[in-house]
Amino acid sequence: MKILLLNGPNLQLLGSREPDIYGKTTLASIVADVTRLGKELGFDVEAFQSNSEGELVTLIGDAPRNGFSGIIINPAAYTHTSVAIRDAIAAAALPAVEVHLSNISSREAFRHESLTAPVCIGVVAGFGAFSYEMALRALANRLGALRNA
Ligand code: CA2
Repeated sequence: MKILLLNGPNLQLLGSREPDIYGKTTLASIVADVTRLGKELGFDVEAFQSNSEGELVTLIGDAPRNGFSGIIINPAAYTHTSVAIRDAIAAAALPAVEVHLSNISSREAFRHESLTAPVCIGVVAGFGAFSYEMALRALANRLGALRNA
């Protein structure tokens, strides 16, 4: 089974700027860890980062046809603005887990609302790179349950 791991705008900067908020781990290291754990759990993880809302929408929209069974997404700033990404997740109709490095609920008010969370099966936020591991375990658990249903 294939899992699509998507990271949104500016996350390519991870590890180089604002380590107090986002930690010191690079995106490449997060992707490597998620891919390795995915393998252990029996999933192939394919990862993409994009600064473009349209590209993320296309990747999500193509996910079912490309054989993905689930999605892990950190929509970054688009979390708070993107009806297009929300609609794409809803239309793909695959289990999706939203992930954030920081606890968006304890930051500025404009980060408190997530437009994408309601169309995801759940959200993991506030645990830095470990948020991604928990998101993967949660999605793997859901996909395993679906597989054995
Ligand atoms: O906490 C998260 O994972 C966020 O999705 C990160 C977004 C932010 O807009 C969301 O509210 C919460 C920002 C991603 C930008 O990442 C950077 C990493 C290093 C340096 C600068 C930006």
